[in-house]
Amino acid sequence: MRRFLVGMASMSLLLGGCATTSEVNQSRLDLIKERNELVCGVSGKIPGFSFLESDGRYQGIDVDICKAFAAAFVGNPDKVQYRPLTAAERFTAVRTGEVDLLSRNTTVNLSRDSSGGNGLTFAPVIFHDGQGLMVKRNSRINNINGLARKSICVGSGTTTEQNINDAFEAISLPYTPIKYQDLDQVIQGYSQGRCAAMTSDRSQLAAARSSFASPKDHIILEDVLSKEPLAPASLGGDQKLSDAMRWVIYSLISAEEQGITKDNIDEKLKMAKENSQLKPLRRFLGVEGDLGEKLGLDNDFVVKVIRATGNYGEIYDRHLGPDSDVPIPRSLNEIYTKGGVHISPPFN
Ligand SMILES: N[C@@H](CCC(=O)N[C@@H](CS)C(=O)NCC(=O)O)C(=O)O
Repeated sequence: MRRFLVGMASMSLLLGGCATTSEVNQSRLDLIKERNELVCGVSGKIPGFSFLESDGRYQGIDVDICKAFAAAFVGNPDKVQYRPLTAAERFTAVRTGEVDLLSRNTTVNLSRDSSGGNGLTFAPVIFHDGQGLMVKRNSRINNINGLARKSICVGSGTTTEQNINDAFEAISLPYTPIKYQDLDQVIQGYSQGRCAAMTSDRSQLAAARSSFASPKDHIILEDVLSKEPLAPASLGGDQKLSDAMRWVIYSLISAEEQGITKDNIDEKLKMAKENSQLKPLRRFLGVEGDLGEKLGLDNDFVVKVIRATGNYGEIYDRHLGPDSDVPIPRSLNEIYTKGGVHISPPFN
């Protein structure tokens, strides 16, 4: 069936027809289901986001997002194959199909999202970040101006590269970028004193600092050079997969809005089943209606997701909360009712 449809596509192209991608190709979501496993592209090097622990397990907010997708798509959060990718490799890995999707501290921007650019499609933002600068406390540099004529370590193939240039050019400040292929090299370059500062998403700076022998010896400057909204991404033109990803993220946010947690999900489900008047809750948890089916998922996909990972706030707290190794105040990453920007459209 699949080959036939692809054949039709080439024929349609030859005849100047207008078959759309979704008519032509099988959605990657169906492939994931057939395979009964999700191949998730991650970084693997950022504590709090995606980090390969000494026991061989990946941990972090990006990893939990992979688990939430797997719970929704194949009914099991453990059916994930993690593929560590460098910043420079990540988009090719999506294009070639080496991974089903990215959950890898990737910034949404127009060039990456458009068909004339990287041709990706982004799910809702899971972490609002901004680019920052980290320096040694004893350097006596306390803002961007203190970096005039200094070297700055930066990762290539990132938004960071362009932003640092834009920021220094805007204030006519000369500096020397020292570019590295991946985060480990950036950190090494900075720790070994090859540059006065290291620049990256502020979350990555916080994560890198947490792994230093003496984190207190490094400061993250107040200057925020850019907006870095980080979101999962998949190949553009596959609406079935991108819709499913979008609503899994919204389910995490909506569950937090409604106070539905990993601990109380079964109680909420029972309540929904027993009370036919609780229409929105019944639809959300798949007791009534066919919202899951519309996405190509089970109607109770939200229950599976929340049982697996808890809601967005629980994921955040686990990896970036005050008791975690990389505590980052929620600020913008709160839900909208608490002054942040995360909000879910209705599950109707
Ligand atoms: N959010 C930015 C930067 C993300 C990024 O990947 N940064 C570099 C470090 S400067 C990196 O390589 N990070 C982690 C890794 O290599 O695993 C983007 O999407 O371009």
